[in-house]
Amino acid sequence: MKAPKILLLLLLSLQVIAYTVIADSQTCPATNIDSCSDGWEGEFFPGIPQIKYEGPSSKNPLAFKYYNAEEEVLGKKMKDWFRFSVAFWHTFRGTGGDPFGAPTKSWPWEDGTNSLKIAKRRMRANFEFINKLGVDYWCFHDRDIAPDGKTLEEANANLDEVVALAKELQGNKKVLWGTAQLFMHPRYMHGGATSSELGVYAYAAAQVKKAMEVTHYLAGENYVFWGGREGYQSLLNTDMERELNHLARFLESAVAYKKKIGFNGTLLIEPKPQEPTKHQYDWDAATTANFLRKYGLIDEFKLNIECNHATLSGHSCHHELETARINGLLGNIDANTGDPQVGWDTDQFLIDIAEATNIMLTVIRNGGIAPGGFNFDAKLRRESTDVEDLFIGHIVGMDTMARGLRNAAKLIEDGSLDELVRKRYQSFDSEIGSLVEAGKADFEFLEKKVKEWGEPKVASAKQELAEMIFQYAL
Ligand code: XUL
Ligand code: CO
Repeated sequence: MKAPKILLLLLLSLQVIAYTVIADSQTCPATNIDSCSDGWEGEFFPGIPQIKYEGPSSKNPLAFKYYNAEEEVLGKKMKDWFRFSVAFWHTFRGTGGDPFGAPTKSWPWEDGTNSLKIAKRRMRANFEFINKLGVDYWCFHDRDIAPDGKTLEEANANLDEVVALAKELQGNKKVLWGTAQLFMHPRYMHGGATSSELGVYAYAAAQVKKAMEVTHYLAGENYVFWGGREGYQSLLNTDMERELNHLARFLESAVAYKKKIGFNGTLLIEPKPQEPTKHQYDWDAATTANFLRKYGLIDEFKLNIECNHATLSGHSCHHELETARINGLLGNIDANTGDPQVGWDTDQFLIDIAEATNIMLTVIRNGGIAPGGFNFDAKLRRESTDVEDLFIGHIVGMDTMARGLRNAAKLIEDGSLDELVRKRYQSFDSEIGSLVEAGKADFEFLEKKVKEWGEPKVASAKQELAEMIFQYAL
């Protein structure tokens, strides 16, 4: 072999060794788990920088084009309007598996097991992700973050171990909401709080008790009840009244326990019409509000509105948010979207700017949603398999909401849309209209008025004009 060739080979092999050393010190490969367990302080996302705002002209996929955390819109910083949160279950437990196919993601920190050791590595990856993305919150189910156990005691001990690490790593980050996973284990096949089995009701209570404790410990600001299996498959074998009574008792106990442990977070119910059950009891915002009123729980709970759940129930996300708002129940948003051509809960990152603008119109009218926030209950598509895709999904989701906020602020500052709505109802601003609104105009009085006024003039609804004004702001 000639001298230059030997030199080249030598250089190349030196480079390979150098890369191996750098890679070893920067990443935590699953093949070398023992070298980077508890005390390890390397990076899980070595090629990914801190995500920064670069403005709308940037072409960098790893930068914000519209979300500028510190910028003020309508007197509030963007980060305070949104209080963005990463959903642990999608980002760190999503595998890409579906009923037809095996998992597609092979994240470098995973080894295919559900061990405590891997749970801890995921938690480290979670905080590196949150820090690099620049969000302040995260959300979890108890069983996402720690392995289940053969007994409640074993499951709780696993949870305690991972939660202790999360507390240590968390710094000034907080839990937006925690929850108990009452749908995966076969014991919950008939539901948790609405199971036909007393033992299961009790198990669900014990699991929620523990999940509330750890949410409180991790500075959680809210706690969520999503009743995936609180519903029925057939009314022929279901005592619906009894199940709903049980659900109310369960939620009453949660309120009592919250007070007992001094947890000041908001309790949230997340409506969804179906999936996995055929009919879920918390069908939509109006159904849930009625349930809460009937059982005297309306002052103890708010709603966590998820956009994909809204469309599954035949509403728009805007409709569900407005229903929650006008009932004083808007607590949190699970920011995602479905696919208009697909019927199920696809949990995609929301990228529709018009929808984001509608959402933000409601949020602004509500004066914000703190102590709630925007939780990205959204997952990568099965076919998206690069680690950087996790960042890109969240970045585009945050940028979309930021565009929505900017547009909604423009519409509110412009005032034409509000004026159009005000004008539509101006006949009620009259003296007689005020009597109607105050409940002081009975049918006989109104009949007299009809005889006096004759046939009413009915004005145009101006829908196209409203849509034109809206569309100009996008
Ligand atoms: C399921 C869903 C859940 C809840 C928490 O559709 O949205 O992830 O947000 O249990
Ligand atoms: Co959700």
